Parts: sequence; C-alpha cells; structure tokens
Amino acid sequence: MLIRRPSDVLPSEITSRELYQGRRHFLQQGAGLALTGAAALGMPWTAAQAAALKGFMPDKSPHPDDKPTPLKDVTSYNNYYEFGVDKDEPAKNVGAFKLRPWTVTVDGLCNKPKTFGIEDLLKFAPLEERIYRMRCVEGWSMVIPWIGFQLGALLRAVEPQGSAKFVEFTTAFDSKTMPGVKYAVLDWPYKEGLRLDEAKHPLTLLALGLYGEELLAQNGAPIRLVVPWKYGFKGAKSIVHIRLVEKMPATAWNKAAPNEYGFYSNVNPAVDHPRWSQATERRIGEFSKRKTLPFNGYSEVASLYSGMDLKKFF
Ligand SMILES: Nc1nc2c(c(=O)[nH]1)N[C@H]1C(S)=C(S)[C@@H](COP(=O)(O)O)O[C@H]1N2
Ligand SMILES: [Mo]
Repeated sequence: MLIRRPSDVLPSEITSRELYQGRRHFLQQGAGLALTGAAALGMPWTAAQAAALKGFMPDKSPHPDDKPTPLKDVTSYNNYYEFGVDKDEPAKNVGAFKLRPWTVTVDGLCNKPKTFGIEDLLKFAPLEERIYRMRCVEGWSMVIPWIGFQLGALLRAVEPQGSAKFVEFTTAFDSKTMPGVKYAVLDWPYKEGLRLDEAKHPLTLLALGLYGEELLAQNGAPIRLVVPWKYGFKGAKSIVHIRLVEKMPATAWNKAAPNEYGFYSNVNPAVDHPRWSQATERRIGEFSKRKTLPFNGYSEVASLYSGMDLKKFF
C-alpha cells in the first residue's frame, strides 16, 4: 500500500477472470487445493478436524449481488507482506512457513489468560460459515465464504477485566521462512487492533478456513481475524498473540503512515485515502466498478460509532 500505488486493479493484474460457475466447479477446485495444501504443509489437519470444516460450502450468498469470488483468486491474489509485496508472491513464497505446532496466547487485562493450541481452537466454539464482502483499502474487493467462530466467544472465555478497552493482535514473525520481513516495509511483527466492543461484535470472526477447507498460508493460516466492515488490513493473518489492553494499541499500518491508515479503518466512501478516492471499488473478477458502501454494507455496526466524527476517526 505504501510502496506501490494500486489504487485500482488493472485487468492485467487479475490472475483469474473465471466467473462463478456453480458448486461443482468449487468442489473440484477445492479438492485439488486441499491436496496441494496438505502436501505442501506436510501436516494436514486430522480427519476429525477436516470433518469439522467439511460441509461448509457456499450454496448461496446473503445477497444475490455478492457471488463468492472464485477460490483461485481468493488464494492467489493476496496481501501478506511478510511473503512479498506483490499480490502473487504470498502464494508462491509460503512453502517453508510452518503451520504446526501453533499456539495463540490470549492474555493482558483478563482473569483467565491462556495459551491455546490450534487444535483446541478448532473445537473451541461452533464453527460457522459466513459469506462476507471484503474491501481492501487499495480499491478492490472480494466475497469470501469464511469458516470460523466469533472472536467474542474466545474473549469471554478469558474474562476481560473492566479496565480492558482494546484488543491487540500480533502475528507470526519468522525471518527464516518469511522472505518479505528482510525489508523494513512495516515494523514487524505485523500488529493490528480493535476496540473491545468491535472485537466482541458478532460479525467479528477468527477464521480457520474458507470454501469448506482449512485456510492456506497465504490467507492467514492457521488462524486470522476477519472484520468485514473494515478495510482488509485490519484482518491480521497468522495470529500468535491476542492481548487485552487499556490504551489504543499501535498498529503496523498506522505506524507506517498515520495520515493514510487510521486506527478505525472503517470502510467509508465519504473519506478518501489521501492519495486516491474510496468512493468505488472493483470486485475481483468483474470489470466495471461498484459503489463502495458505508461500513462495507454492514450498516448494523453503525451504532458502535454513534456520536463519533468518522472523518476525524478514520
Ligand atoms: N500478517 C499480515 N496480515 C495481513 C496483511 C499482511 O501484510 N500481513 N495484509 C492485510 C491486507 S492489506 C489485506 S487486504 C488482507 C488480505 O487478506 P486475503 O489475502 O486473505 O484476502 O490481509 C491483511 N492481513
Ligand atoms: Mo488491504
């Protein structure tokens, strides 16, 4: 976002132009990817874990205008700067990144801090499929059928204390397997944050899978944040630490360019990025632009911000 200026997606940058071809198509692609993914990781999920994810296939979107973006695009057109700044680099460079063993520590201002193994997290709360619109601050969007559970359930389990007002997310950092971290594009490890009420909102997910399969590393495996009413960079990938804090945490993009990337980062067509408009977006796989909606269309979150000047708190 800083080094390149992809305020718009050129058709030549779009790796796949396949349109939605129905469920069979997804199943075929999904099966192929599952094999590649398992082989590449050398450590597939157990049968029970895979079974828990199976059965989540996008039969229909909540809105007829929001057809799920082809799996191929979701897994090959990515932002994950630890693996390179170009959209095709994460998928190519994640090969050596180890997804097991994996733990997520949840601590800070809470009564029951705990380190969870990823296997425990899979069983932690009922998994749900949510087909969400995702809007990148660069001006492109996708529709992704996520599988995950509500972050709020995990937070309740550790019993936040009254002084906890924000949640800080820290993601994986490994210079041996992440070729992008040798460049000081961002202050590694990548960090993000939410206000506690945003974190507890039922739309806010910790995702473990998409399209009925375990997440691939380029999408933030084994566990990543999904906040559909905010710009994509809020969705921290490959989380290792979740901390309840009193003060607004420093976040990677805000540190890198505070005038361009605010803490709130709510999708807002009325607040332009200093270098480009946010009024429209290009859905990957489509050629004409769409109007960007306030809160990315998730107007039910508006009450979280009542009384706030969203031009100031962008
Ligand atoms: N750790 C980490 N998380 C990250 C990023 C990153 O560079 N590093 N990029 C963010 C950005 S800018 C976007 S748009 C989304 C993209 O998620 P996707 O590739 O699964 O669509 O991941 C976000 N999470
Ligand atoms: Mo993004």
